[in-house]
Amino acid sequence: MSDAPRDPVHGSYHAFYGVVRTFCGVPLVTSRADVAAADAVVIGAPFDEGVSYRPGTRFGPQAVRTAEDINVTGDRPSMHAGIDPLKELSIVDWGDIDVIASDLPRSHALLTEAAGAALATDTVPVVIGGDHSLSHAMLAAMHGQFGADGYSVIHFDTHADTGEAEDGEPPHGTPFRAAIERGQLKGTNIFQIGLRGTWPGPKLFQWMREQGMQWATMDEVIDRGIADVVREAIDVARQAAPKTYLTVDIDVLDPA
Ligand SMILES: [Mn+2]
Repeated sequence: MSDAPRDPVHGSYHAFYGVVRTFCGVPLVTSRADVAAADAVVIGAPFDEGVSYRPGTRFGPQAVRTAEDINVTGDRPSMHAGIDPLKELSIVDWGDIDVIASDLPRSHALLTEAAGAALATDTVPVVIGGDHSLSHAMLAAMHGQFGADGYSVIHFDTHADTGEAEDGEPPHGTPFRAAIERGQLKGTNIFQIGLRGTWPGPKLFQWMREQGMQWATMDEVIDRGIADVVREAIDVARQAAPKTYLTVDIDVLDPA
């Protein structure tokens, strides 16, 4: 024990107190050099102007950061893998992109810039949304760093997000079609998991087939098991390209 008097204000990290709450209590960084030195960097994308329904995900990054109460001095090994990722990897939190509420194109541009800075130094960006229009920004960043032949996509979602803006589809429903049409992404490099419900319909599924896209519906996940489907997705992604953009739209898990 130190003889120094106990500081009544600053203690160990817990998610429910303190001024700065980072993802799992990892170090907060503020410079590109610190991002470059890390293995992975958490970036918050607190915007929700891209949705058609259920706004509020601008509060997502901070909600995730405060969702779990951990003590950073403790071990937290994965029961499945038997390792503690916070000990095996250097993971830092860069905070949130500098959004101006209601300016979605600006938010997308800043996210592309931030994620691109991480990718350029071989640091894996881990982005917490935010609505799924963030994939517009992330696909632009992946294309900018690796080219359309250099990366694949594994996409967990209830929806394919291959809608057309011209059809009135809001930004969160269009990123994968937009990236294909801009030449930023190859349809053959996409594997989607968990599609269910009523959208896409037959016409859009036909367009997706014509692009060479692959997917497993939620019915198929239930029939085959998630492990088997994920193994297939990883095989497809690895054969397609050396890098992968992995994205999870939370509605694949909730009833919306
Ligand atoms: Mn969705």
